[in-house]
Amino acid sequence: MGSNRHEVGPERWRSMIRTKLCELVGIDYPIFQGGMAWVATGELAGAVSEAGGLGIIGSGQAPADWVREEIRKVKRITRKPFGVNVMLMSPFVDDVIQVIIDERVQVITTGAGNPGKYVPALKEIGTKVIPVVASVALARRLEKAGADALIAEGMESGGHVGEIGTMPLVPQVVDAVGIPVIAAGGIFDGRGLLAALAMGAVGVQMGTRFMCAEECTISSRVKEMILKAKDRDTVVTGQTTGHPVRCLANRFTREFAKLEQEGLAVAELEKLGAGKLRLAMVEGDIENGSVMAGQSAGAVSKVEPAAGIIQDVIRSAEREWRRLQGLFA
Ligand code: TUI
Repeated sequence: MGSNRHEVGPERWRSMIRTKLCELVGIDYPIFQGGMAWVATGELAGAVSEAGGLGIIGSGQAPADWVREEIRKVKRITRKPFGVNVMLMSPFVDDVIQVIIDERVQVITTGAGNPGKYVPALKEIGTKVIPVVASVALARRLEKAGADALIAEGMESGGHVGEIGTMPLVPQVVDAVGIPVIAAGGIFDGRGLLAALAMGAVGVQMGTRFMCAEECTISSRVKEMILKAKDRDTVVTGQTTGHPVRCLANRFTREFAKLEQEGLAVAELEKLGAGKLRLAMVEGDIENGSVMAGQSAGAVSKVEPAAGIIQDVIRSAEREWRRLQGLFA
């Protein structure tokens, strides 16, 4: 095996950016692919893991049998570690956790709630538990509950969001806990990765850019919408329902915002949102569906293999690192 890390052959190329996250979960590059509901299927997760990042299946509100099937898909694509994201508002959460245990999945990430009660059973079998947090308070609580690491997700991200931006959130979480922190929200290239490391994070999670991976099975209409998107094209709806969600602006978000402003009851608004993520991602109805995506959408300019995304992030980080070193000359 050649030792020249600047060699560019796809197999021989090795990054100089290794952090303790790589050891913690057994990956080559400190990059997680967000576990996006209706987006991150076994095909995408398998491709990302095989390329040296951590692929994560998005279980969303899917039943446990679907999750088991996707886990098996990943295992057919790669022998490398991968994860499953559990959306804690799902009615199937208990069954999905059991499948994760049965299948001995190496990593679980969680979103939209507090996974504290599941931590002991998962840790017992050696599954790394890495919750997504959007606040310092929950970060502290989950460290005490035994989380192995945390993903601090800023409100630049797509889907269900908190209130704090990635730039102020990440260093505050890093200072509040002793476990490793992964940065998420608004990160799409090597500059974002370096910025995350500068803030004390050990790696990044990216969602929106991986939506435009070739292996991502969502409708091509959604990919095209992301490619066309500009920096200001996302909006957050649901501020009054307690479930704020960032998506690309379309007929659905305009209608939702109008009804929200008119004071439609929370239960009615929630009903209006039901099934809309699937409608966009699977059916390709980008006008009436909920096209959840982050503020990075404006920066995503092509559809490419997952391996290409990872190599571009790592290579651009190395390039930018050399530029930064020049600043201290
Ligand atoms: O979970 C996400 N992003 C998501 S989940 C999702 S599926 C969905 N579908 C329809 C409506 C709403 C969601 C789409 N995107 N990111 C991780 C995340 N977790 N962001 C914010 C949080 C969060 C928020 C509140 C975590 C915990 C929390 O409070 C828990 C507590 O006990 O304080």
